[in-house]
Amino acid sequence: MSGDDLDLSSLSDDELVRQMHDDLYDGLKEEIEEGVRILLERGWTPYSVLTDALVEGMRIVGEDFRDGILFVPEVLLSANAMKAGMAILRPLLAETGAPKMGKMVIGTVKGDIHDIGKNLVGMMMEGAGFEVIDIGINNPVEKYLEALEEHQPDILGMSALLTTTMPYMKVVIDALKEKGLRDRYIVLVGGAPLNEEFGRAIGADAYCRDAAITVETAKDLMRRMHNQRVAVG
Ligand code: B1M
Repeated sequence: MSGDDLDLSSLSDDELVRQMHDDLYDGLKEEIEEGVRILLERGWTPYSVLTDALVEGMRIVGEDFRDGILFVPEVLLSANAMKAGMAILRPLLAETGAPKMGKMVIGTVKGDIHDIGKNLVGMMMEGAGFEVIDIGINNPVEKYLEALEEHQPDILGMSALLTTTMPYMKVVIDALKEKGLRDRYIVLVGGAPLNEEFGRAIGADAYCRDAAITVETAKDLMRRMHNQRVAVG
């Protein structure tokens, strides 16, 4: 039940989604979990629950954080509630039975602890048939290099949510170039402050605006890489 004993299951879909935005705003983890389960029981796809209820709710939180209405402790509670909802959806998104597409190492760059977007990208990539190795947050270049060496992925994904941490993606790409490793991997970058121009300027293969676009871009670039290898012999 919600804080004031509101019966979530008595609400219409629209009312429930609006209530979930409020509950996410208030950081009410259990209510978010209940809301997610109710929407799934009503036949919503995991992807619709994710985008309409959770991601949209976090967008509203982000606006008030920006405007100084919400502060870090409150936003942390919202983030925890969002993660609890995502944890229910994750196995469902991964269950699509899609054929194995390739492997990706993904992590948030040094100095940055935002991980909701990265986690969401990982979930969607798993759902599309990619094996995902998530190396977490605050990764220095050495951690990326170690993970690439250990897991030999097709794709390196990097996430940054701060304008102060996004330039670190270039540090990682430059390190790959110096070691002669750049061409071994498809490098995809994402995060709210980035754009296509930035992705090009730092030498990434693509900037991905959201999780769905990451999946499409990854599939497309994997196909191209495969075709090139076949053409070369
Ligand atoms: Co932070 N924070 N935060 N924060 N936080 C932002 C990013 C900010 C824009 C808020 C604001 O002012 N409007 C602002 C950055 C401003 C700037 O740089 N210009 C900000 C700030 C300032 C800070 C602190 C500095 C605040 C402080 O301490 N005073 C601090 C920094 C800490 C640090 O990292 N060193 C901080 C802390 C936090 C919390 C810990 C409270 C919490 C993070 C919790 C967590 O992640 N576990 C938090 C949150 C939640 C946010 C906002 C509100 C929401 C981010 C989020 O999860 N969005 C955010 C506001 C905003 O972004 N508008 C904000 C939902 C998520 C689904 O979207 O992450 O964009 P997003 O991911 C998308 C795409 O970007 C893309 O796909 C995802 C899914 O569609 N994508 C990728 C992301 N990564 C990808 C990687 C890929 C591909 C696509 O690889 C291939």
